[in-house]
Amino acid sequence: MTQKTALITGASVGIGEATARHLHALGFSLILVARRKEKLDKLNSELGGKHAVYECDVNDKGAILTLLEGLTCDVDVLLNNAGLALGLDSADKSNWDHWETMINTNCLALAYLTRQLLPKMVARNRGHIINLGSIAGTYAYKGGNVYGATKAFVEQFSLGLLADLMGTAIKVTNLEPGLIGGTEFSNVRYEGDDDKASSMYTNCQPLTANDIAQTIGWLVTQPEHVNVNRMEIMPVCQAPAGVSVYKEGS
Ligand code: 8X3
Repeated sequence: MTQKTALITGASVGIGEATARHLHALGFSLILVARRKEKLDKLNSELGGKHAVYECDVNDKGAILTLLEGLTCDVDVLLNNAGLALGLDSADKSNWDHWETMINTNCLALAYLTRQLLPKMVARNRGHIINLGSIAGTYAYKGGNVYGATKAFVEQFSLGLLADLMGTAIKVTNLEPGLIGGTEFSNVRYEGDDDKASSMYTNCQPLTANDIAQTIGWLVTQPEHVNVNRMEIMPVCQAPAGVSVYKEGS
């Protein structure tokens, strides 16, 4: 089998890092992209120092173009992992800058990188785009407002790509995890309030970044004719528990 290359955004921590480790173990060549170069360098050196490392904010369109122009190999797997949730305030009290940051990173940056890379995948008739969606894109919960809306965008964008790419060999998957512990996700969401962040995971067993990495490893090793359109994964302790009713005085 010829060696495949995966480009991973947000590769320095969490799901990105765990997936880098897993795809490395599966024999992939990696293009590791994140803002924190020292973390990428450390990861790369732990993986034998043979992968490409790019310090790049996915929101910086110029940096993305420079990165893509500098690539010396084709990208077989694009893992659009970089993204974040900021705040859990209700919509009337949310911080507007948080909303802009989530829309910019989760939607615009993901779409931009995909748009820039896609013509090469189409020209080669080869590639797999895996977008990190979320259960928040399907199920509304209190304080999820714009974060959930950005992930709904990612889901619909993924399905739209599939529609456009029908007739090519290119695959697109929207991967939609639920509660994941042991990553920076909650600390970022709670703006560094570690107590609040860790309270999300008390008395329950959340998913781990490694669970998602293993899933991605499975996705990218399916036969050529198999595409997983959407995949929703929750820990056993979590469920889409339905619509709620507000009762006055409660
Ligand atoms: C976030 C999923 O369950 O933590 O993408 O809100 S959850």
